Amino acid sequence: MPAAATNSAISVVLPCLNEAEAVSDSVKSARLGIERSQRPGEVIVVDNGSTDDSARLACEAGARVVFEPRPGYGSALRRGFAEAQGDFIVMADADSTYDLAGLADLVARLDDGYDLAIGNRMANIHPGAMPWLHRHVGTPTISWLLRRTWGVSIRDSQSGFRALTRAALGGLQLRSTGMEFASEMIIKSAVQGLRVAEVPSSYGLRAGGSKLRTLRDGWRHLRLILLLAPGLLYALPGAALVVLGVLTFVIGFSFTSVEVGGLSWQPIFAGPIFWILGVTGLALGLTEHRRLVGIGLARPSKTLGLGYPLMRLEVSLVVAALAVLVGVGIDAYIFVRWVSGAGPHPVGIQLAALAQSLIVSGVNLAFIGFLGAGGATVSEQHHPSSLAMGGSPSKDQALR
Ligand SMILES: Nc1nc2c(ncn2[C@@H]2O[C@H](COP(=O)(O)OP(=O)(O)OP(=O)(O)O)[C@@H](O)[C@H]2O)c(=O)[nH]1
Ligand SMILES: [Mg+2]
Repeated sequence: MPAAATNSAISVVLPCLNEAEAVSDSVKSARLGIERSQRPGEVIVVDNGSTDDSARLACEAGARVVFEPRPGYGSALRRGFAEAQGDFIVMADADSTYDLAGLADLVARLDDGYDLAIGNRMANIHPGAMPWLHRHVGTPTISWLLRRTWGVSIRDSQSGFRALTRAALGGLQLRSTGMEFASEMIIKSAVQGLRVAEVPSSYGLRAGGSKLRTLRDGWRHLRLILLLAPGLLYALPGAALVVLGVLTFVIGFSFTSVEVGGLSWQPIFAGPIFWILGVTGLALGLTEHRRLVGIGLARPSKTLGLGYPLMRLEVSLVVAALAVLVGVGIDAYIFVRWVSGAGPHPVGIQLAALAQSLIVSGVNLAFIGFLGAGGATVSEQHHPSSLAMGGSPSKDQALR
């Protein structure tokens, strides 16, 4: 739905932590960008703990400066968004790296009907502006994970230069406090089916020191992605391990040992590991995905949906009980055969391994069945309308 364009007001929000060397220029560029777009607008600088002159300089350059007590890039942006009056919100850094004077390019995409426009810096990075590791490893990896898991077509997921409509922002209910805020916005936009555009932009040399800490912030992104992608975290590896477990059992029953070079591998010890981890991962993945879909933090999936019936508590209890019974039955058979003096069974070790795998995976399945049923009950009791993407406490927990 195209927005009522030309006189939509713009709010530019700039988080700022000790950016005295650049904040003034950034505010002036943002004001120029608003002027060039021929719309009314404001520039908001959100400081939360600068020990330099950033706040004063921002104010002198024409920004409204607000202070946010909670630390972090995400906290600052969320505060700025709450203060913003505009119909279109633009976010960027207060470090002169983004071409704020050209913000009209992003805003134009909102006029076209997009909900979120993201500046893609990848084709126009000033030499030395972005560390090699971020340019060639961090950003492509996180972007690929987001594309693969949520089907977005984003190449520069770490760009901090974005524009979005007030309506889209209201629905996103963003919660992250740190740099992972950038990924959260993309994931939630994808889950909600928002229209997202990438617009070519540039990335210049930074004035002042970077606040990004590669390991800490990279991990915060990855952590958020994994928490919101149970298919990727549990179900996919779980399914692969189940298949591997079955194959290893088949090999284990066929050959006592397999010669690998000078080593003798006894597959029957690996089978239970693969099988038990696989069943556990698969059950956790299905349960968590169902929960996230229930509270509006994941999109329904045809593939994972196929496994939901297995994770209904009553069904998982029946399957678990059968697995345990068969396992105990196999153990009883081995025992009875042994006490009756029939001698060791030719595949006795293999049978014992199978019994143990069935018992452990069965009990795990029952535990996870209870966990899933408990999670669903609690969500329903406390958040009856949680199908809409709202700011319920359970969603905060999912992103914590
Ligand atoms: N208010 C506030 N601003 C922050 C905080 N951390 C970072 N920022 C600001 O958020 C913006 C993004 O941080 P940067 O250090 O530029 O991170 P980056 O853009 O990923 O890294 P560079 O490429 O080195 O600029 C900058 O304007 C920072 O001043 C914070 O804890 N509070
Ligand atoms: Mg920056």
